[in-house]
Amino acid sequence: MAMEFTKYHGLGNDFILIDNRSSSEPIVTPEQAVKLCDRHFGIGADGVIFALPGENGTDYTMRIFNSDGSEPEMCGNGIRCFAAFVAELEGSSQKSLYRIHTLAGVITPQMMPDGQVKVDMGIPRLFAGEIPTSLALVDEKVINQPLEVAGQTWLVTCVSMGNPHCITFVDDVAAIPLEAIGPQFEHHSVFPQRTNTEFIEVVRPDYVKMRVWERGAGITLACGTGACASLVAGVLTGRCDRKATVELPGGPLLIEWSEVDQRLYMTGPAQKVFTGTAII
Ligand code: ZDP
Repeated sequence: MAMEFTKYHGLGNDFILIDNRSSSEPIVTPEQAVKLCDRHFGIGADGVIFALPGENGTDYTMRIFNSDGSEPEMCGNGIRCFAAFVAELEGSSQKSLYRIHTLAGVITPQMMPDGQVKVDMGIPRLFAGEIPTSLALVDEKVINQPLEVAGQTWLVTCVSMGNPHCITFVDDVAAIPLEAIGPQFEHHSVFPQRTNTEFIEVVRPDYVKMRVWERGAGITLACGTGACASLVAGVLTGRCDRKATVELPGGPLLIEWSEVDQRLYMTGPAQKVFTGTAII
C-alpha cells in the first residue's frame, strides 16, 4: 500500500507525520512504524505521529509510536511539528491555537507570528506513583535520590510530563557515555514503564545544557518533554530559574514553569523537511 507522509523535525528530533483524520485508529501498525523509522531501510525518524480526529471536544488527537514501536503518552517536539502539520493541512482555515487530545491529557500548541510554536505542556507530575518509579512511596516525590547505575551512584530527580523522566545533574554533559549508560537507566528495575533520561549541566540558572537518552528511541538531538522535566528538576533542586533556555544538541528550547498557573510553556521551532509516498 502507498501512503503519503510529511517529514518534520524539531531541533533535529525528527518525525514522520501522517494525515490520519479519516480514521480513529492509526493507519500504520507499530511494526510498520519501526520499519518506517529505520534510517537505512526506511524513511528514517525518531517516531511516527498520527493526526487523528479530536476526542472530547478537542481539535485533534495526537498519537505517536517511538522508533522501537512502543507508544509514549506525549512528545513535546512532536506536538510542535503536529501543530505546524495540521495548520498546513487546514490551509486558509487554520487557527493559531489548537487543543490536542493526547494520552497525557489536553495539550495546547499555539502558532506564534515568528513561526515558532509555543506549547502549554500542562502541569508536571511529581509523585513516585505518577512517574512511575519504585524509588519512593507512591505519594512521595523523588528529588536528589541516589540510584545505582553502571557501578556509580547518581542523584536523580523524577518528573512526569505524561511520560516518565529521570534527571541527573552533571559537571560536564559532553563527558557522559550516553550510549553505554542510557539503556541501563531506561531499563532499570525501579522504572516499571522504562524511562527517558536527561543529563543536565547548569551553566547559569537561566541556561543549561542537556543530553538525552530517550525511552524507545535512544540518543536523539532534542526532547521537548525532557527539557520541561529538566527545568522542573532544576527548580526543585534550587539550581534553575523558573524560566531558562535548555540547549540541546539540536538547538535551544525556551522553557518556563509559570508561577501563576504552575503549567509549563515550551517555545521552539518546527521545520517541514519533505513530503513523500512510502510503500508499506
Ligand atoms: O516517552 C517516550 O517514550 C519518548 N521517547 C517520547 C518522545 C519524547 C520526545 N523526544 C519529546 O520531544 O518530548 C519526542
